[in-house]
Amino acid sequence: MAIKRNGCEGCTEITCASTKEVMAQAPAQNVITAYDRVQKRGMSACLFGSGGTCCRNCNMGPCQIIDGIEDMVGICGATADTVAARNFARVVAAGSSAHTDHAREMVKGFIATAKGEGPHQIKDVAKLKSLAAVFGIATEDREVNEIALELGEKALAEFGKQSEEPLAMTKRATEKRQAIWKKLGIAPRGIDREVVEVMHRTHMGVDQDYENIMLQASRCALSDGWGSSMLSTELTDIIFGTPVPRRSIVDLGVLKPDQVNIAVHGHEPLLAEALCMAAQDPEMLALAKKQGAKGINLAGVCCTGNEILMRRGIPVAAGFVQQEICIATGALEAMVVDVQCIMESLAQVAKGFHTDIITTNYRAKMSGGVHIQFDEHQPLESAKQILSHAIKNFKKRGQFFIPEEKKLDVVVGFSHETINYMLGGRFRASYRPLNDNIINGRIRGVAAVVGCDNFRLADDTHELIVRHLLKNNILVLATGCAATSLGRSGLVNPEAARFCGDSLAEVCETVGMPPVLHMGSCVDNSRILIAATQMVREGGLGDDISDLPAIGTAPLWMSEKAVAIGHYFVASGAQVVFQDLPTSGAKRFNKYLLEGLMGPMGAHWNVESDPQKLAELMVAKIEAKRDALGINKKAERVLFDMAMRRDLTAGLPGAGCHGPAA
Ligand code: SF4
Ligand code: MSK
Repeated sequence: MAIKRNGCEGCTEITCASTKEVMAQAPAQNVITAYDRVQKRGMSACLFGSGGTCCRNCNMGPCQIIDGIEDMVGICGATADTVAARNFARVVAAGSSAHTDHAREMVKGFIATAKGEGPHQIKDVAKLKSLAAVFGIATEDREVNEIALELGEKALAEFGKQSEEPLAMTKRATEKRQAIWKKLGIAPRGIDREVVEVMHRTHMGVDQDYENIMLQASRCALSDGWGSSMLSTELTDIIFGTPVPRRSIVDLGVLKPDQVNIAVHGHEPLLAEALCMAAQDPEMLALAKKQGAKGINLAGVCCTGNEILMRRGIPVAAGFVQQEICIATGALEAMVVDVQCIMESLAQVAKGFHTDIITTNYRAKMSGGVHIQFDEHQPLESAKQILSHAIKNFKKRGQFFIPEEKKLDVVVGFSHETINYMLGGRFRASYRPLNDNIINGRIRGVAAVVGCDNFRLADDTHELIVRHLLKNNILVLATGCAATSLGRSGLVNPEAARFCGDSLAEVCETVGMPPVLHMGSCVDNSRILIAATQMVREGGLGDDISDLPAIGTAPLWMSEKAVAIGHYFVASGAQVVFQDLPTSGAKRFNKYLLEGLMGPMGAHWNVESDPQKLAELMVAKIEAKRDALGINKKAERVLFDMAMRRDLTAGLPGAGCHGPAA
């Protein structure tokens, strides 16, 4: 039965043009998607669940707690504040564990590469050496692979470390921040250990003080941001290359009618990189031709998409909310998935088409999927096996519809290193020009717009927020599905400078950069930690992240990882605003997150459900930081003369960011 797809009462409305177009076509008529389920069920959530006051941590419960009512505490006496804090900490632990398991695989792949196993090589030797210095590894007169092996082994040891020493990469934080962590006793020690300790302390009958629970939740989140996520990003860059600006395209129109279309969905770059290599293999191309296809077209979905977009310029077909729609085109021979953010409904949607869902990780199997285990010791062979399976489906393709004109140009690849070169030039790479432009007010501040999309708010929410930020001359850093969504809105390319206020537009046009800098996948939020720390070190904007005119948001957060990310930013001193948090049912704990954390952390959470007001709040918070820094005097508007333009663009790779730079 066809379902009306013009939005639903009280919840999301499909505004995305490509999604609407696909859903209106014949192949998609019998497809049931999350949009339909939302329409059918509504998004009204259980009050106890959404307020964070349902506890099922022991078998005397489950207990549903009502704050302020004496006999509505848990059977064990647990209050709403304790229960909500425990639940929040467990969300942080779950999110961190996802990044941790991802990072561990990456480190193991890195070690294999250092040993000369597999098809990859160390690509970024400069980054290898700079990370080796962080770990105290000697580099002089040593072979690259020898350094890499020592680095890989030290990185792997960070997961199981039992000593009380902080994780190596926490040394990259500002001195002030490290001192705060030390004083609070929350400098993260072993990456796995911090997750375990959250689970222990939130077990029935252990930690019953919400402030104390939050100390461990903070340590756990920091072990993600400054531990697993940062390790994953840095080591991935070292073996697959640190991203540099490059052009590509996003949206469903990147699928090709006459080629084998294979979507790569999930998070782990080892699989995606191997598929990219295998897709160029003559044997695979010959097989595709034999099946009647003109080639093999890989297209990314979710954060795997962002990984290969950033490093290889492979187009991204869809973000999280479009994963089912991608299959509903009828044009996919296979969707290859690994871990995280893969909706169980995919197998059901795929049933109506010739598409196979190929699961590749023993951790994540799916009823109705085809499992081909990815072997990290033989990545290319595994990738070819997966591709062969997909290619053979091409002949079975039936009716399909690709919204061919729906593809947007994007310029991506803004690692924290790129930002150095982009504004500072190749020969004097630094954050000085960025800081100067913030101090003189051309750029009012920096906003990170990151995280997922979901079906709760309209799918143009990111666009609405970011347009307001740009108009107010705020530079935007984006990652994850938020970045993909902004790409679909046409904001991730230099031409989007026209949507900015005058002074930000001037900077973007001079340098040739987009006003929204795509910095990668959700794991890559660690790049933003480093960029923010670099801004502090450059000088003139205070002595900690908490002083910067900067703020982060994940307005359409969906996964537990987003809360872990949000909290590692707060614990690193950054203001963070979400559309909601599952803590509203516990008054004192909620107030502690929204105000009380300011004391110990110098930053706190904010909640605003209305996207326009959320954007206004971000601007106001940035302006307040500028006031506190004393840089908010009315700046005289200075137009760039030729000498200033030359100065800004000196040493830029290629023609600014207008074209591929590597
Ligand atoms: Fe209920 Fe306490 Fe058990 Fe939670 S730990 S389920 S509040 S008795
Ligand atoms: S994939 S965690 S929906 S960003 Fe990283 Fe997108 Fe959020 Fe998953």
